[in-house]
Amino acid sequence: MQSKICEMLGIEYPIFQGAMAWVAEANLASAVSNAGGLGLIASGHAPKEVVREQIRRAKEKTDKPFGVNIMLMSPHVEDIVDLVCEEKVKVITTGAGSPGKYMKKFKEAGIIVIPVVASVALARRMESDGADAVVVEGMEGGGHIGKSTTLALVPQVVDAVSIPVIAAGGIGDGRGMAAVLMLGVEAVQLGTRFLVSSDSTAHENFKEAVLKAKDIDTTITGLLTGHPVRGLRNKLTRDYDKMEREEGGKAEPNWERLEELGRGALKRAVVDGDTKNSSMMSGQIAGMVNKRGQSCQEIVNEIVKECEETLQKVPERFLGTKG
Ligand code: TUI
Repeated sequence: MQSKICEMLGIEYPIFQGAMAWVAEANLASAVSNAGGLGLIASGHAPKEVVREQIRRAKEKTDKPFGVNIMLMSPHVEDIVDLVCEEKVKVITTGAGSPGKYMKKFKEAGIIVIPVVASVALARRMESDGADAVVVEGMEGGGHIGKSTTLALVPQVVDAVSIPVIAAGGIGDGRGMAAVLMLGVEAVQLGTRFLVSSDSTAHENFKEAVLKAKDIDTTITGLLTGHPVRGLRNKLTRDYDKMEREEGGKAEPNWERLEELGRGALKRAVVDGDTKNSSMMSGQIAGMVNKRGQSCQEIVNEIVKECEETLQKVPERFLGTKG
């Protein structure tokens, strides 16, 4: 299961844990890293000292490599950029924007930079700006998403760049992992599957909602505002849809009203366990994520085994040969 990306990062298995704001803190990230994957601390909208505390705690909980995700829409983004350099974080991923203007600083600090992209154009730009790899995220994923699906976008990015590509969005088990390995990626990133793990400190109500969700239970809000977000359908997503339709039809939409409705909504799901007036960010794979209480170690082991078995079965099934 070793790939170039494993060598670059010093990890055992080519499995990244998606950086989910409020969920992906020191506990979850260190558990995934201890399991041989790459754990990531999500900085989300958190201020510098809160993220520093998480980095320090992760360093205590694991001696394996882990990373930090920088959410580029955060008001604290400049501070977080300084922080990862100060704390000599080994690897960073970025989301919801282009990290181009910080690239020189990261490189000077010796940090491995892996931007999350949702288009071929940004993947190309990141490669020429000096990124070490890119995570390509399809719109099956949870949270802030782009417009293309994993199956369509991944091979296009694989063809467009020479740096390693990691696939994200819609991958929940070893079969999904095998599928994207066929498309040419070096690793996979999973969020929703790790969200329900016993190492995740997300509220039990949120985990239970994901575990019970069926294939069609996620929806996208914010398509009109330009910040589309995928999550489980609930009262908030219905209210948001309604208000977006009302405001979207006006000459001067009141985006402030919409923003107010979403503010703090993710925290209400993850921390307070509110499943109605909250943003339960989750990928479409939620319909298949139904194993309660697995540790990150169990998840990683299971995915690796399933992936290897799937890869072996293909020649058996289609070519009539074994192995
Ligand atoms: O970043 C994510 N997913 C996220 S960030 C997030 S935090 C949040 N909290 C509350 C409300 C809204 C967001 C939740 N989920 N994934 C990586 C990702 N990046 N997906 C898509 C993109 C992306 C989209 C457009 C990256 C760049 C981009 O355009 C940049 C450019 O300059 O072209």
